[in-house]
Amino acid sequence: MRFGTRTTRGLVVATAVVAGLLAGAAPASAHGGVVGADLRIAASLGDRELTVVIRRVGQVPGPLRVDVVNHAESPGGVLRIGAAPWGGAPAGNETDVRLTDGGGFAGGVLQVDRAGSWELSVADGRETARLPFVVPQDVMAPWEWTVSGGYTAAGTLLLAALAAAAFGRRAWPPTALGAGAVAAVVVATTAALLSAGIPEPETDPLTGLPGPARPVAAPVAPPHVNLLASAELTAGRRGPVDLRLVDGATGRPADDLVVHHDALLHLMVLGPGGQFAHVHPVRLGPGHYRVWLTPAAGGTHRLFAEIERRGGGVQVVSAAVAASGPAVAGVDSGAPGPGDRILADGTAAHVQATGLVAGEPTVLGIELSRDGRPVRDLQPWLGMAGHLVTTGPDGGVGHVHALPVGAMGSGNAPDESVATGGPRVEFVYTFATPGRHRLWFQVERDYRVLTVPVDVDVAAGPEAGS
Ligand SMILES: [Cu+2]
Repeated sequence: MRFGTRTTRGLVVATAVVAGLLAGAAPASAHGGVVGADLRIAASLGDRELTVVIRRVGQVPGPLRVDVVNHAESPGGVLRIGAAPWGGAPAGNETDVRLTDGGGFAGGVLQVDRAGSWELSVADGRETARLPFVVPQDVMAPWEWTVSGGYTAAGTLLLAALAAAAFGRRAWPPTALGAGAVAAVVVATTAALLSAGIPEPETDPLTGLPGPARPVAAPVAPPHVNLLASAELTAGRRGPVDLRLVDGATGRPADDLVVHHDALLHLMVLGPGGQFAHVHPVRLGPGHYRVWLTPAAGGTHRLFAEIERRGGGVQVVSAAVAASGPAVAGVDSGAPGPGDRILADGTAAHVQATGLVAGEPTVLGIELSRDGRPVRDLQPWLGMAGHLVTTGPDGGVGHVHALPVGAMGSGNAPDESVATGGPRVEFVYTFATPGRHRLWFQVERDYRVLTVPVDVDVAAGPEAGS
């Protein structure tokens, strides 16, 4: 092999080293965060409490990984999942997911062939949940083009410089090509280094297509929605509750719910005897959701649906359904006060909720232990370390989220496979009114949601009498 001058050789070698080092680091910065994120949707489908995890799509067309988390009380079995562009049919793009008894992850792989709005169907043989999701357009930012183009040009120029140095007779072509390669690396590296300060290209969260979000409603005023509930409930028997969300302005189905806190619709059910359920009805069709409940007693069951309409913020709408059957078990015998108790799975819970005064913010906490040792393996439920639901003399419900602790914050929380929460879960809450309130603390452990009911008395604040 015959090289040119020493300068040329040094330049070519240095360029090769620099390009090699930088090219190795390029992909991470070139593709970070452009394509979506995992989407988790809690779904109470038939007899099962599921979390459907739609994994981020790497490329289109390409595979779509879907995981289904089964919970401890839900039976195992086979679910049929499928994916189709919005309004279409899966047409062969389906697979079986085998759920295990006792809770855990199972999954399958589907295909997506275009960006935009999609529907994931999850069928248990009796009902089919239709869950909306978005495959984002893989938008490449200008700086990404610069980075990838720069490294590609540098590599090409480098090969040409090496070839010219090895086989050429004159000194200047390798020098010029090498200098070009260096320039390309400098441009690409500068773009990569500056990219941290450059915003990602905007993607409409609903359609996944490039461009800014196009809200359908003013972001400050939740668009009015009516909740219509119908049910065939008998005490002691499992029965369906159908919910229809109707837009208050147009009278058409409100079918623009977005996933918030890992569900399309959070439903709190308060029975006549103080029974409580926090479930996630599944979407069967436009504006139509269903959940199966087993009422403990006959009587009125109040429903509170927490939803977020696109561009409209979070709102709670309520309705009531009646269950037939004896109301004997409908007498509320009360819940224990703050202090210690043993939960359904044998875990000990210490509830701290004392010195409560209306109008004053307070920290409510629950601390979990087992055999005298602190519990440190709580799983995130609905993306958070814990949930607190409250109801008071005014009859409404409050839904409070746990203070972020470590990785289990309210932002990019890990999924339920990461069991690192506990032993303490805390909430900040201000009781609006004095009197007796009931709280339900909820945490997840071993794929089982543990619910801790507590009765507390809230004293009147200093301004109450004035
Ligand atoms: Cu919920």
